[in-house]
Amino acid sequence: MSDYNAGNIKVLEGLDAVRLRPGMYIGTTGVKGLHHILWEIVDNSIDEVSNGYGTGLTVTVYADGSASVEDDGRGMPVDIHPQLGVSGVEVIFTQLHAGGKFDSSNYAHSGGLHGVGASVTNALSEWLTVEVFRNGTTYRMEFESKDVNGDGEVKGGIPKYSLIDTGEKTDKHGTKVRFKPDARIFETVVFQFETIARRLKELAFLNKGVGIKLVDERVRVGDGYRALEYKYDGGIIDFVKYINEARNTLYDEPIMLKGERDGISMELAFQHTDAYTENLFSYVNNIPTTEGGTHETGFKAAYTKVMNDFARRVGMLKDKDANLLGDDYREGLTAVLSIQMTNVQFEGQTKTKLGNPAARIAIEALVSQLLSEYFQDAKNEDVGEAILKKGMLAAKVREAARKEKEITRAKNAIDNFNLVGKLTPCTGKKPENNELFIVEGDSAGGTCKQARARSYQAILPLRGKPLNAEKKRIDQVLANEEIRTLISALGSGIGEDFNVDNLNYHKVIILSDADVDGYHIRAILLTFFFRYMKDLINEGHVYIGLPPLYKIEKGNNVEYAYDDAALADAKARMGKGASVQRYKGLGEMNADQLWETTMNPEQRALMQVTIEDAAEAEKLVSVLMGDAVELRREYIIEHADFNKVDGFKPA
Ligand code: 28F
Repeated sequence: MSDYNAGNIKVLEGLDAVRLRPGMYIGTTGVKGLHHILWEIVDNSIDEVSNGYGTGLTVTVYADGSASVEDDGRGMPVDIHPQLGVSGVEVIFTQLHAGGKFDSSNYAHSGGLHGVGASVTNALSEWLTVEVFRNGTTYRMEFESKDVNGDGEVKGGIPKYSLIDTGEKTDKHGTKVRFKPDARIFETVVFQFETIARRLKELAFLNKGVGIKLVDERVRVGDGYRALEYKYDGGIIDFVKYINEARNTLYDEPIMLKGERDGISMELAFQHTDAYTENLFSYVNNIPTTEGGTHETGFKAAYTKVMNDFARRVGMLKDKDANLLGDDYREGLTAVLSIQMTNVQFEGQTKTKLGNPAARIAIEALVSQLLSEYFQDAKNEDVGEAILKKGMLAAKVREAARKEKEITRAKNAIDNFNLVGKLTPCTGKKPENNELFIVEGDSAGGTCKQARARSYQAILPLRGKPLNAEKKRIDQVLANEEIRTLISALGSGIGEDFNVDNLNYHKVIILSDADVDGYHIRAILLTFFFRYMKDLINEGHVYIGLPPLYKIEKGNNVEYAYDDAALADAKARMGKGASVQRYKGLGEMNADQLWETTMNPEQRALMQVTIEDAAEAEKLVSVLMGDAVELRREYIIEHADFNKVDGFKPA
């Protein structure tokens, strides 16, 4: 007996949208989306129970493919909604984003915020039944998704009848929802026991004392069914202990901080182990924020500051000592940060990064205040000192590693190339006019010497040639003849005593071939400048000279093209009969061509190097310098697309 007439169907307009584009509401219609419609219902039970109105919930998976969630909360409202004229239950299952959850009045914080509400589960289910145990009786309402008009279009979540009081007496209270995911929507409708168990366990940790049962009626065990139960009276303290159970902890009990500020409530538990990794698990409204976000930023900033202040107070850091870095204090740290807030903004690739700036401010203030108070208590001093000791050790190791890395990287940066060459200076004495061309390849170097404008263009030819394998110390590398030539030619020193005022050439132009070696030596030089003369780049003195890739001529009309687009353009302009020569390297050009195309300030194409380009090159060098020779070669060939004009700014 359906007293539901067409008039009410329009109320369901929203749910049709859900069936039209389910991905908009649940992400995918794959296995993740399937479980998402279960989480929506679970979240509603968690909200009700964790706000103190019940003790727990049970999730059951049935042999018919349906699933149910039951809690012992107050039971959904059964009274008629003033505006909509239907029961609270019907509103929740037929209105998108239904229920008071979306104005924070009824629920301080609701996991459902992230979700789209129970109506989506209804819309994407073949059928859904809800029972409310309230006022000593049992209410019931059923929904189904079906093609009501016989036009082939399935309407989602249609009430079969309005909420009824079945008259079944009960002294239970709470809500039970059972639903069957719609096979016309989902690629798979088979619930995964492990997936459900993992999420319910996480929810039990995050919601202290809430009992969560999982029953799988698809699998018999003994004379019952496969079942699990989770309940953690220690909440996230138990979560940290669980993560650390196989590790050696540095102090017995995890530190627990709890507070609220500006409408954001926070629970933070952490404990160090003798491991070297950092394990931070953060949540917003019970939703894992795997990409981190502002709450983590706030936590890390406050934690580092409090630890450094504490270190100075107990004398572990002297006035002259530098502060330790956050990384030092987070080595070996296991932490669970769980916050509750409204108007959550998720960002990031997978929408699991918290974006609200308010969260950073609130968490930074809370951790700063609560952790300082914790260390003010003398009985916690030994825990604090254990953390400091670990941090100091981490800092020493970091410093040593940095030096080692510094030396290794410097060695690598130069090691595979024995830069051979002699400087040909220019006659002019005004640095602001003078240019130094660092030219790869002997023959090109020679041609450049002939082609250049002697008054303001100097030439330093370099040739890349594999050095023998043994690694050199930093001092030997820097004593390397060619590097010293380059350093002395520039005149501005290196590292700490680099002074751009002493620079002899205001343009340092790298000229290399469009091939593997050319690309490689360019990366080496950029790395060298990046590591030892950063300001040479920052002040915009470093350029990449771009020799033309093509020469197009027809009769006595000659043009040069610096990339494929320019070639196409020139060919179009010159029309038929134009001949094209592809330049393989600088060495193929005679002095006049080299001057015309690459050195003459009026015509040449110079690209200014930015610090990002150099940083990229520096990272690149670490790949190039890796021992995987094959990887290196592939990488260069794959990436050394000289046709692609790099992201350099035109001079
Ligand atoms: C198996 C799924 O959905 N449990 C729920 C409640 C209880 C109330 C409620 C839910 C407040 C006003 C929006 C009862 N009495 N389990 C569940 N239990 N929703 S969902 O109220 C609805 C929200 O509209 C409830 C008094 N206040 C709230």
